[in-house]
Amino acid sequence: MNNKMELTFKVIIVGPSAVGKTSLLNRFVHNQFALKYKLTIGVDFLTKTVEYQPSKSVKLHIWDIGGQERFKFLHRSFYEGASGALIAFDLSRQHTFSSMKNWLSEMRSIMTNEIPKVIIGNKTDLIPEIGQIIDRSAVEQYAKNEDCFYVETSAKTGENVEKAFLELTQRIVKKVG
Ligand code: G3D
Ligand code: MG
Repeated sequence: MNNKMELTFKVIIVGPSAVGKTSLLNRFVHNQFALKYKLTIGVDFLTKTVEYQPSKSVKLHIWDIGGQERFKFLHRSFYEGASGALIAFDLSRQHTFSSMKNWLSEMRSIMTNEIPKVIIGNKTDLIPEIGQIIDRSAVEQYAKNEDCFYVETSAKTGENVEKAFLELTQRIVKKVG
């Protein structure tokens, strides 16, 4: 029997459409990558317990938003109460990097408090095929300026997906002390 009280944190994942937000959540929570997904409509959330250090764990409620402009009206309540954020873009599409920056500045304008943030460059599995499209040092510099951790992932192979969530969780736990 486990009588331990487990802390729960709300975490959000944002970013432009089709960068792999829903796929990252499915990889992390269900360890699956399906090739066909429903478009995320409105808001969805998943729960997962994360062991952030040996025998210490917290529960994450991870909220997924549709990247579509028509869901803008949801944003305020979506951000409300979040303890951490993942901001994703697609390493195979250059414009998603600048679009991701807009998501981050929108988040900063809506949220009054500073929360731990991890920037995710997703779809590393495509790089051998298409080459390096986005200048990594530019992303790293941007992440540093914005006080964010940067990680490159693949929801398809699972590369670094755990790491992205673990890093965020450790930062959240450290912040609440
Ligand atoms: P979103 O939730 O950010 O809108 P989705 O993005 O998770 O719906 O993913 C959008 C498309 O990108 C999907 O393809 C999905 O399979 C693909 N995708 C997501 N992550 C990866 C990845 O790491 N590598 C590769 N190669 N593809 C990925 P479809 O074809 O279903 O639209
Ligand atoms: Mg989605």
